[in-house]
Amino acid sequence: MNSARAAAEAFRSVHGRPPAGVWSAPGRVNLIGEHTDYNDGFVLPFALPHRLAAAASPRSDQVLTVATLGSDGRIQDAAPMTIPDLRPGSVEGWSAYPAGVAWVLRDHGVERGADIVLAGDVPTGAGLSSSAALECAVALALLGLAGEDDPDLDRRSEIARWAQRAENDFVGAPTGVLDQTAALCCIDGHVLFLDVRSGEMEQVPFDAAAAGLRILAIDTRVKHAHSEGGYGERRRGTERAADLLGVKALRDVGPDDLDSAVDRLPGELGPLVRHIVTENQRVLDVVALLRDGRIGDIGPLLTASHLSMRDDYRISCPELDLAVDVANETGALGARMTGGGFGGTAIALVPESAVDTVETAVAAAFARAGYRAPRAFVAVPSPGARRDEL
Ligand code: GAF
Repeated sequence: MNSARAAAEAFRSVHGRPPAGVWSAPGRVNLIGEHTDYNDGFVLPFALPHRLAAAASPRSDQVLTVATLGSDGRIQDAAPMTIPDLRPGSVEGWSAYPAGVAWVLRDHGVERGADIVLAGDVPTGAGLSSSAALECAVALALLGLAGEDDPDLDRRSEIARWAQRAENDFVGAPTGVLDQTAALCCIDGHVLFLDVRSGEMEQVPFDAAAAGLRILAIDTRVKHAHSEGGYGERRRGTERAADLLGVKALRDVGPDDLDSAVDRLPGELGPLVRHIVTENQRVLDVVALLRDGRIGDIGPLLTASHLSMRDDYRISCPELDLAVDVANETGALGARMTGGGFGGTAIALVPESAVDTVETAVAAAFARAGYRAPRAFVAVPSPGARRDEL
């Protein structure tokens, strides 16, 4: 059953009536451009077919109730929340995400309570942006109940900023705006080229299958959380480097200035700057190849991105490195970790004929190393957040 229908049915079983509507948002993979978002740089995500759906009905008071359908088929309720009483720190656990969205929307005139029941299949803690899918589905649901359906692209980027604020200031995870923008603004069959500084977007066609290729996503099942230390440390490091260099953000350091910038910084900051500067350039190079219809040529840039994250930004882990190495040794044209790192998912660009070989080889290598069995799936660019027809 798809997520929207599952959420509608779960709503019916909790509330004894159908929801007023169902809104859903997808997970994402980022093809390239990692940790560049909070440095005002470039990113290139696409939406996954995996979605998180929010079935919702308005209430006559200012109470928000949220329940979620677990993968075991059981429904878990969060304690009801009174929207005017929401404060950062007042809600913990998974329900802090919907609460944070309601807290932000309150500042934009949406104060009416709602009953929400969630269901979906975006893997959690897998670097596939389940948190942003949750935030964006809830944001569209609350806005939809307030009479705003089908926001245009500009409005969607604004809503993405609101969802980011919920995650930063209410949940307490210092993330950028990549995931929320991907969830809200990606479209079927395309990667989204986003210039975070200007907010400019270009939908770049991405049809790997037409080129005889696939993007194989390999979830290492090493869980990560961005409210933990490593992500924030990297972010603070790059902000400190920008300060020391006297620029607004590392986006302002071009490839030609890189060596002199690194020379002027304390040793530990140089590699962080090198990753951001070279990664921004790799995004531009990948976009140029895709505009030319040369998907098959982006592989070396994907692998270079991984090595930069492994060696300079230091956000990989042995399981991600193994997945990337084995994929590249057994037929992939290139591979890299995707998302925030410290676990999660790797993606590999693989000729269709080699997909099974790569998948089997990675699983075997994980078994030999004593790691948990990875989960692999072919990732296809899919629609962004929307109100679902039932
Ligand atoms: C996580 C964050 F949420 C994004 O904002 C981004 O920084 C990404 O890690 C790394 O590119 O998904």
